[in-house]
Amino acid sequence: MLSLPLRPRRLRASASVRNLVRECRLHRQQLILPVFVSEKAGEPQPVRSMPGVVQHSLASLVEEARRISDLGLPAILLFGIPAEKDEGASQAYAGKGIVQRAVRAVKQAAPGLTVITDVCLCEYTSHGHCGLVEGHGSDYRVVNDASVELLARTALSHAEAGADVVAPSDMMDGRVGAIRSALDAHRHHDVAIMSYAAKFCSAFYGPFRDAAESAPQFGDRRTYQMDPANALEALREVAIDIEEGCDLLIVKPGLPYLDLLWRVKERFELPTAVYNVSGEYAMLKAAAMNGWLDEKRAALELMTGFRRAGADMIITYWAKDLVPWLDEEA
Ligand code: PB1
Repeated sequence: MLSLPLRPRRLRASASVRNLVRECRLHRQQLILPVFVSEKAGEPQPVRSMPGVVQHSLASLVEEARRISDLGLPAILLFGIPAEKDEGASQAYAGKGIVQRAVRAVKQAAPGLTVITDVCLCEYTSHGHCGLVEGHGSDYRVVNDASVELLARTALSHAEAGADVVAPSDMMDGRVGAIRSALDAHRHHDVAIMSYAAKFCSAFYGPFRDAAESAPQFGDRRTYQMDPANALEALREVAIDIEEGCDLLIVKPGLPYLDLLWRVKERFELPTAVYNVSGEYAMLKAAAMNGWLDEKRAALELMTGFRRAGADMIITYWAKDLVPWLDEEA
């Protein structure tokens, strides 16, 4: 016989009981910090639309990498801003390019830190697209297969520099298979591929484009990044990237795509990261700076939502801030 009324509040009665029955938790070991390194920066340059985020110089990046490692964070996701950009993205795969030099320096300074490199052409092309472009103005197209060749060369140059993981964020067809073949052909069997497999053409990337100086100079990314309305297409994209040999998955952006995160994890069971993107970061920062939201509480709630939706890893600009916040919550 049930004793009525049923009383679920019994398990909310104290902090200790609530902690005991908490269903999902977050640990610093599940956090990945995106970082920017600029070939032009003599010292860290703040990114106006992302308070707390800077474009590092090579020297300041090395110091930051040591701090990140000492905090017990497991990994960084590295984005480079070259001094020169051109239509062929030549600095993306240059042996002495800014990212290649940064990987070498970080691995030397913090060998225990996992270095994930973003593989894309948008930070290196003068037009800002994630692939090579034919035509100009309204009459242009992003060329897939020629771009894939350069993306494979870029990933290889990162592996040669010592990257542990390469993360193609370009959304060209076939890039995961081409990168895996190039890495294996050069005996980089141990370099993993973390594919931005479910990546949408989102309005939430604006602040990142400030940080990476990578906004498209014409057109948009709709012919390669996915329509936000298409969940089934995203699941097909994930299946393709797994088929082509990726080891880890990214769902991106995060907040507006928690349904996709859940479906991807439920269906594919591969280690899955969610990317808490720049626009999600900037909007909470702006609300907090106006006193409208409590940044710490709201950020922790965001992270809990990502974990509850199935994320094994969270790529977030709050990674460093979260370490003391999580210790206080423990
Ligand atoms: O934080 C962010 O907004 C990430 C943006 C993301 C980085 N992988 C892409 C944004 C864009 O489409 O410009 C970069 C694509 N290569």
